[in-house]
Amino acid sequence: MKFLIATTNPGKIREFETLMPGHEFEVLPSGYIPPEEDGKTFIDNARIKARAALGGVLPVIAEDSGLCVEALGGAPGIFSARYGDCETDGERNALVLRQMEGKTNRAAFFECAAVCITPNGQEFVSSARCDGAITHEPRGDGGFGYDPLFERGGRTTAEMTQAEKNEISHRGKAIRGLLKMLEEA
Ligand code: ITT
Repeated sequence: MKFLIATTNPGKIREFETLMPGHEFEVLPSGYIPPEEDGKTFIDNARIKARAALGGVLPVIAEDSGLCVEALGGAPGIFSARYGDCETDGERNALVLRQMEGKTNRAAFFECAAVCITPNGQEFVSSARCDGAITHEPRGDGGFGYDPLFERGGRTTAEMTQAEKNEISHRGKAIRGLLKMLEEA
């Protein structure tokens, strides 16, 4: 199948390229103005993004994702991309590490809600999470966003290959689930 992937995040696009073997996809045109993500949940926001990009002949896939840290009451959560009004991933990571100073409970998870809407309005939703822990310092050069802080099985997701991260990640599981639903529809 061919899809329009409605994301402005280059890190996500790199992952979609490896998560959808056998499928083709287009990306948003340059200059695309994304909608305001004013939903209360990951699913709400994924739906907002998918609906905003609908209008062509392709089914649209959008996803909303984020890091939820137990000791921070679930923050950054749905505000992961704009946490603390920081400009860069490095600043956001530094902020989370400062907020985690002295905390012994390092439990955290990544969550992803993926939504596909077809041109005739049919909607498919698949959510998944990946459990892990917040490190004490950033490690690894791979991935994007909070990956250098998120440890699972002794390595951060920034220290994994893309294939290793896809196997366990919130996005990998959510997109595989979504594709299965579409294949069975
Ligand atoms: P789009 O809305 O255009 O897709 P975005 O980056 O604004 O791009 P989100 O609103 O879904 O996307 O925010 C997701 C943020 O959560 C992302 O910017 C990262 O900071 C973080 N995040 C999500 N998945 C991640 C992953 O696999 N590894 C590291 N950080 C991740």
